[in-house]
Amino acid sequence: MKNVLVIGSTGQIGSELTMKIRRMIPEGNVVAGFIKGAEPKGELLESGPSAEADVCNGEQLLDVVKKYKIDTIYNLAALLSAVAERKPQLAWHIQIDGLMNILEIARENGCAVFTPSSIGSFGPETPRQNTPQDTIQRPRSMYGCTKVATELLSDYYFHKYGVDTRSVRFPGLISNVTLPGGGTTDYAVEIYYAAVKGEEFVCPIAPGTFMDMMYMPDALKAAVDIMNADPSRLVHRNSFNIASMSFDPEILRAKITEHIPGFKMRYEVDPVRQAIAESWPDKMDDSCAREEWDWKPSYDLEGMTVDMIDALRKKLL
Ligand code: AKB
Repeated sequence: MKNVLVIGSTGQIGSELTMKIRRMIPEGNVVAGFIKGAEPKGELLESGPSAEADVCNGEQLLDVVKKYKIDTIYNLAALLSAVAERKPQLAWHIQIDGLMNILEIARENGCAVFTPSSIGSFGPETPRQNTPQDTIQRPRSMYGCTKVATELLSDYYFHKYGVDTRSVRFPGLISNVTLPGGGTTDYAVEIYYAAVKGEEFVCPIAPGTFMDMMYMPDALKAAVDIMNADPSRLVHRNSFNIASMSFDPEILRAKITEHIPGFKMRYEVDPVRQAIAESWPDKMDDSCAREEWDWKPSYDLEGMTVDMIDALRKKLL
């Protein structure tokens, strides 16, 4: 990986991943790909090249790939689960038609491709405890349908054309640089912002609803490590379970209260998000990722909470 295009560079993952890869390979071109209305700003804009790179515009993508001699594409363009339920056709268009554009360009130009999958690729019939790497995937959400199709298409392009596609199934990601938008797990980010600002948090997910979660530094490490992994060790490709922690809103509230006494939370459950959350794993089994490319997370709930509160105090207060 030397010349890298990050599609969706101004989103929750992209804004941090682009900067991490720029620091890793300062001699390379790490292009911050964006769409109109979501242009990079500040450090992201100033620390390297940026280019309009809309997954739904194959010609535009091809121009960027050729101009910067791109060898690796991080495809982070997606509508998250709750917003995809409101706009299912647009979600399919971005996530699947867009992916086809990328895979074709990768096939013709020898690029490796990372397109994340998610806990959203599982459904109500999937075992929720220690969800196996290879198991039933029958999601009921449009987001989930696109994630299963993403995994299948990415594996298809690897087996049929030898395109170096690799991926991980991200849990809900908790971060303090860029807010997520329209996901089911967003509550686990927003709760920290409310707590640090001294506001009451209104939780859209019911107590007792456990989901896999991960702190962003671990997610970024996974996204880089899977693309740098020795291909001869990879039995799987699209996509690996990765896990680090699992909690419900009550456990998270209690943990935050240890650090911010007096923090208040009440529930106003959103039926759309709640139904999605109930169909997702409590905790994935990530032993294949550990065996095939030495995946190991660094943060648990306590470590993440200390770091989140510290970072948000600096940012917000
Ligand atoms: C969402 O909640 O939609 C995402 C995800 C788990 O993929 N954060």
